[in-house]
Amino acid sequence: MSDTILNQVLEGLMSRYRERVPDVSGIVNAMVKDGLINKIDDIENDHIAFRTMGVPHLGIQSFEKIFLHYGYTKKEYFYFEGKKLDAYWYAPPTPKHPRIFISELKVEKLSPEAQKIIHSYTDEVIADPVDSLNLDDAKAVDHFLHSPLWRTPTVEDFNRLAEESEYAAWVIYNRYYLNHFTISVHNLPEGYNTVELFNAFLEKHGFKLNNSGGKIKISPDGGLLQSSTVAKMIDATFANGQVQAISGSYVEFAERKVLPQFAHLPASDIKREHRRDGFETGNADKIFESTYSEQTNRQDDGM
Ligand code: OOG
Ligand code: NI
Repeated sequence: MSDTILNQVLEGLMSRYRERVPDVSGIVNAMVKDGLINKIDDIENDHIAFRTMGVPHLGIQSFEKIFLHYGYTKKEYFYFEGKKLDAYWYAPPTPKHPRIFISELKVEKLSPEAQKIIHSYTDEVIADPVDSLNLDDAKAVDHFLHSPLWRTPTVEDFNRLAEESEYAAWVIYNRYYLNHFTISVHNLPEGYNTVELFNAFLEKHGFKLNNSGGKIKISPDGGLLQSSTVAKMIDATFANGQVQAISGSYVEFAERKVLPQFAHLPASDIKREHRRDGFETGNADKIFESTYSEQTNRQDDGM
């Protein structure tokens, strides 16, 4: 029923994201130029991700209502102790739609000072904003996803939060902007259809990869391999018109291997349901760092 609305909401998210993240067009153009695809729509979007603040009226419990309404199913829970984050992933209503990964900062685990800064913004939200949103109106949802929920932060608050949680600082400024989309590499032409091969293609074209924990993140079962670019810095305008460069969004790459019980199937019969599904805590923990200054400030060639 909401298939068209969902498609419109996803298209709205992707178009803002393409404008904000130059690596998206850069990578798509390189893929077309080298003959991996003919057009952007040939790319299979493995998943998209959002970040939220875990405070009353907001966080996962609020944000997820949008995608549950469009037929997504809530799946496994993940916990990231060091980063003070919770997350869930959501399975899409059809295999044509991307999975969704939603994380949330456990604000109550931060110092009293950081909590006070966050609440000075988020306390402006006095009721769950998704409850008053008409989820069957794609334009209204698109507008909601790209409108501020609280006043524009000051540079001082942003920098103070970043000292304690780079995730907190990212969300205070970027809110519900798409954090990344993810190119499925396993269905690309031979020579590009593994994360290892695709990373080589990306580096040949000058894209900088997140090397936290190694450039290829591998799940313990060996079935899910991921890599990501390092977010580029964007000039952000803060309160009182102050401008400071902060990290924007990034692009991720995923290779899902065929599950052992389907290994006998001919390659042409392999569908999404035959491959390793879901996410992996150890992989995700490092992928979060694609927007962290340790990665964005990196001067090395990534070796
Ligand atoms: C999400 C990081 C985790 C994955 O695929 O495991 C992730 C984020 O940076 O917000 O995307
Ligand atoms: Ni991801």
